[in-house]
Parts: sequence; C-alpha cells; structure tokens
Amino acid sequence: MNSVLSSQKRGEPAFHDYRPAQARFREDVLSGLTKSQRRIPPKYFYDEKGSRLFDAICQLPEYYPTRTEIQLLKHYGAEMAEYIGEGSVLVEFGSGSSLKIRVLLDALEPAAYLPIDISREHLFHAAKRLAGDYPEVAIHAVCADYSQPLGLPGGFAEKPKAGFFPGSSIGNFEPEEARQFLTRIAALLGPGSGLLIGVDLKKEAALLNAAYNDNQGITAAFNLNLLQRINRELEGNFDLTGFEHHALYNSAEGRVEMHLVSLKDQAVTVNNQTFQFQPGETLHTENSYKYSIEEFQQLASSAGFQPQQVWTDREDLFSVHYLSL
Ligand code: AVJ
Repeated sequence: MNSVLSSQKRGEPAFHDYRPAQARFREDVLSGLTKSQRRIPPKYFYDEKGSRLFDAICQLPEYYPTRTEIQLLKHYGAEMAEYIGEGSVLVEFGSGSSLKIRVLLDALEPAAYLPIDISREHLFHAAKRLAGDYPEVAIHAVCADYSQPLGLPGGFAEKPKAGFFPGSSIGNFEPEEARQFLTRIAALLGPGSGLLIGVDLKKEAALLNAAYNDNQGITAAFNLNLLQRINRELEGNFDLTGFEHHALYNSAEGRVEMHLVSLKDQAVTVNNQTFQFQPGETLHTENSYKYSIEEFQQLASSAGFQPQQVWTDREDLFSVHYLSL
C-alpha cells in the first residue's frame, strides 16, 4: 500500500498511495443499505466519472460556492499568504483537480505541496499538470481517505505546516464528526501551524436549493453515478431510471440533504444481497452542513484552533477562515 509510484524530480510529482481497499467500499455500501434510513457516505461519489461531474458542478451558474471561494482567494490571496507564511508545507485535504491551490501558489512559495485525495487517477493527473506549471514546488500527491486517520509521507515532520481545506467539504461531516476531524487535523499539522478552510454560509433556502438542483441535471447525474459505480464495482443491479435525485435544505438541521428516491416498489441486488425499496423510500447520499461565521468559529475553537481571520464576499454567500494552532 505505502508505495511511492514515482520518485521526485523537478516538474514531476511524487505519488504516495494509501487508497482504502475496495473491501471498505463494499462494507460501507452493504451496511449503509441495511440501515432503516439507507445511506452511503458521500466520499464514494468520486470515482473518475464522479470527479469529472463534480468539476462540471463547480462551473454551474447555480453552484455559487466554487466561484465565490475562488474570488475570495484571488482578492485576499496576498493576505492569506501572510497568515500562512513562506516556507511552510501546504497540505490540502480533498484536492480534486487542484485548481484553487493555484491561486495560493501565485501568492506563496511553500516548501512543498501535499494534495490528498481519494480519487486516485484524478489526483495523479491533477498533480502532474500542477507540477508542470509550478516546477519550483515539490509536490507529493497522497491518495488517501482523509476522513480516516492518516499520516503524512516522511520528511515533513519538522517543517511548519499549513492545512488547506477548501470547498466547504467540512460540511459533509456531522458537526460532531467535523469537530473530531479538525482535532485530528490539528494533531497532524502540529503546534504553530494553521488551517485555511472554506465554509459555506447559512442563507436563504431558495439559493441553496437551486445550487443543488441545477437546470442541466448535472447534480442529479453526479448523485445517480453512485448507483452506476455500485453496479460496476460491487455487482449491483440498480435500475438508474428507478431512482430520482432529490436535494433539499433542511433548515432545522442547517444542512442540504441529497437523496436518491425510489420511484417504485423494487428489489435491488448488490454483492448477492437483495434489498427491497418501497416507492418514495430514499437512499441518503450526502449532507452539506452550512455554518454561520460564529457557529464555525465555535466549532473550530472546540477542536483546539484559534480563529484568526475570516474573509467573506459582499453577498455573504461563502467564508474562508484562517485558524491557527
Ligand atoms: C464538495 C462536498 C462541498 O456539498 O456542496 C456539490 C459536493 N454535492 N453538489 C457540496 C456537492 C452536490 C460539495 N462538497
């Protein structure tokens, strides 16, 4: 598992593969399908097709988080870079296509950049492109599930570190899980380090509902792709026309929920196990918690971080926090 697939050269990323075993996917899907409210963790959206669909979501007119966060990074990048400081090791959790980090790299010279992502091929190609464009930055791409305890590849322990966790992916965790995750990240980064984290703000339900129900149906395709992945990788037989995308802001919980709704009474087989779906019954595929600035600062403080600065756009759509340890 702990194999370096390519050694580090200027303009070439090093690659560290700690990708979870396929058995984990199988176990998580089977146990999730057995629950009374069926659920599958959202990290499984990101196979190759899912990662491409997510990139398409980021370009949608309705999906304001990506462009708003990029605007904030562009506008306040120099200030953010001041907080992070030169010569630190930048560790990104869920780096995807590594587009946002480019804005920071234009304002900052880190000692190294460590993108961590679960989507192996997508990460590999993104790291290659980035290494070609930023040959002076040492890039160590780490394929791993950051929601599980993880270590960094060797040689970085002594260096000051800065975490980068954009996109409001923190919202995928339950608040208590988010606190545990941040506590783990604090230990991983170490004293004197900081974390730059993007957090989607609470807002009018109409805007949130539109962001997760785009007109082109890309979010629906992203949601349904999970069933296709299960069919392909876990010997499933989900009928993709028998389920429908459903996303709605649950204001009591402060989260957007995504579900796949069964359109009929149907049996589905996965890994030789059969699951009966009633019409209207849902498979819960994602939570996207939204936080006010104060709520998030409280959460971060309870995990041992000190809120230092927060940047928001004029419409108060999105926030980027700098937290220190
Ligand atoms: C990458 C988890 C932050 O919750 O907004 C986008 C994923 N899901 N549209 C989000 C997503 C549906 C996204 N995160």
